[in-house]
Amino acid sequence: MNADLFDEQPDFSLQQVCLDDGAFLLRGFAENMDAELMSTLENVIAQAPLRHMTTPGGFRMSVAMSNCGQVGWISDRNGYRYDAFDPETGRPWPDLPEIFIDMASRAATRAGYEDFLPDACLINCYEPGARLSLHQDMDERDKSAPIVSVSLGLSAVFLFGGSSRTIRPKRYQLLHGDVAVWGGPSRFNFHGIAPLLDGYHPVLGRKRINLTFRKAL
Ligand code: MD3
Ligand code: FE
Repeated sequence: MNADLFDEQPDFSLQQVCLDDGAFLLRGFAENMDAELMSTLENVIAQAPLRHMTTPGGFRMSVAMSNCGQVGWISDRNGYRYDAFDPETGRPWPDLPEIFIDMASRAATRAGYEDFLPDACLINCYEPGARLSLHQDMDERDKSAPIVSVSLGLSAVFLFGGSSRTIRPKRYQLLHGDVAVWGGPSRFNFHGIAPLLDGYHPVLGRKRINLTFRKAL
């Protein structure tokens, strides 16, 4: 018998899906480093706890958030903005960990965006029922840089619309370890997350965490 036949490694080549002009989904890109991402994230959250922010309209967001990097995205009664200080602690946001920067810039390169150096990372934590309604990301000063996002834990239905709110969103399942790169014309598409379904993930339990890496300044 030919033993070599059984030594062959399966082809784990990444599945890369083009979602729209400039937007790519790198299936499983961060799967092999999920434990390191999570332990690094726990250290960040210990310094800047997850919290439910308030929308300018006065509603409590169902997604719990925190940040690391030079600036962090915040929302309160006065509006949305980036700020160098965590309003909960009064301290600067924790530094962007090296492995976060490295993962995000490798993913951007894979999608065709060279030299992406994020300066902000928004941490979104979803529990069953939490959702993010359709919106555009407009608060970043550098509008030419892509956004890189990594999904961890429970899967979610990502709603990917177009440049106008009236374009009906397409639905994509985002799984643990998936990384998406959003640049070019699609950078300003409407998007959101459908209410998270209950479930149990071996690494994160009954939660989904999404990290978005941006060049905000
Ligand atoms: C498409 N977060 O924080 S990440 C957000 O899963 C946000 O928590 C979602 O939308 C989440 O603003 C989706 C994927 C994402 C991020 C930014 C985008 C998709 C995008 C910007 C333009 C188009
Ligand atoms: Fe967004």
